[in-house]
Amino acid sequence: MTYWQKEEVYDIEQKRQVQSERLITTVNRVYNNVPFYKEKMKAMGIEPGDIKGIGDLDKLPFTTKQDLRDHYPYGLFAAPMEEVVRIHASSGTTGQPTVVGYTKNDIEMWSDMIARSFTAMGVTKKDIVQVAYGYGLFTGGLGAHYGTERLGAATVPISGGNTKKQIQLLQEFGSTVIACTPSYILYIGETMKNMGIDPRSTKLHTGIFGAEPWTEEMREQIESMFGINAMDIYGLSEVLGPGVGFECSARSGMHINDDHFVPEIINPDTLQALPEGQSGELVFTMITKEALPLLRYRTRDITTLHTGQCSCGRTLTRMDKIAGRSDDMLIIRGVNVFPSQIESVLLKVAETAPHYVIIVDRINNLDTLEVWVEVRPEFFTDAIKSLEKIEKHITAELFSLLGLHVKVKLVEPRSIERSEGKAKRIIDKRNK
Ligand code: ADP
Ligand code: K
Ligand code: ZN
Repeated sequence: MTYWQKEEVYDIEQKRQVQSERLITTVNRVYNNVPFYKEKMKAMGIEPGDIKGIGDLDKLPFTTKQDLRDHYPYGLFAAPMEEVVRIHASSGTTGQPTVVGYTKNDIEMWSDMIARSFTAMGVTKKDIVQVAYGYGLFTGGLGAHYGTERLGAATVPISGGNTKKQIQLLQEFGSTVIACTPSYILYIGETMKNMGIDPRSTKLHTGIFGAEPWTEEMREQIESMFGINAMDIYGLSEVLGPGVGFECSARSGMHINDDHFVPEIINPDTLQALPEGQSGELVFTMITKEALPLLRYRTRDITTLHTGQCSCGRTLTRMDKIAGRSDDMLIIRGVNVFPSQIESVLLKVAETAPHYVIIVDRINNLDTLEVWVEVRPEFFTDAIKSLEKIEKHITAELFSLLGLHVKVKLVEPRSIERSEGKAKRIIDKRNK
């Protein structure tokens, strides 16, 4: 097996030892440098000396996105500005963006996390990697960039957008790997088809997609459209950026770089840590970061953890594909619905394209759910009868999965807005 760093295959005891040492260092660091943590720990009656190892993790306070916002922009930094060499911000998908910082060591570590991820997906220094994540305050572009350079691959820093140019570079530069959001690669593929170019005609062998939830059904569509391996990468700016978790060739969940980011799953209502194998909110404690080491950061992402060695040889904890964010979970007449569940139904239907929006409204005090999905051009007709038949079929499929009546509306090809970054899939008209 090829791996980037030996920590990826440490045995469990060795890893717990490393995690414990690093956690103790971090707790002292934040206690002494971040008034927010000192006050929180004092209020809970704990001192750094009470944390003797990783087994004491659940004694520590949680951190939320709101805490970062309350201390905007630098209030939770644990390093002086003279040691900070980079500042990024989250995309602000769910409100005001949060600001994050990195020291030189943080950037080095980040580069290694990306190099680990890309290595596990079969990328080598012989590859030409087209980085089509946005460069700028968003962590995606520069995060991937430093990592692919660290790996030694030829990095093409095109950033997101400029779709025609993306296609030109795919053809002329012979990129063998592309990194972007799953919705953007679909947009690129669709544009190629419209230009009369076969998306399977490029030299791409692997696509590395993340920054938003995507289903197995979406993976199948991307893989068959381009004839590539489509791999999942996970991250969030508050923890690092891309490279917190990555999929290996075994495709049995995503490995978490848990020698740097210790994961827990909690029940978001009771805040109790849940045993392995149970689904809940993912929480991270960053045990090596210098500029912004957060304790028990609540990601609001929903998943399940699995420990034990992977068939790839790595001992890094694995998590299931993210079901969605708790912010995106819709509660419709008492039923919990994730957009990813709707996506998995829509993408199994041959006549529809993977472009959809979910519209939530409240009519006569009753929540309603409506899905607009595009018809594939080759199935689009004026014959209302055949469109109605497809709508009925999707409504029935959604009912059998969710137990909920969802109004389905087929819309014309290319009428739903395309995304060069994270797609916006939910329009919530309630309380407005
Ligand atoms: P924002 O929270 O403003 O969108 P980020 O750019 O840091 O800021 O986005 C991080 C979030 O993106 C994660 O918390 C998660 O919800 C989502 N995300 C990132 N990668 C993936 C992935 N591979 N699968 C599912 N969701 C992902
Ligand atoms: K190279
Ligand atoms: Zn593995």
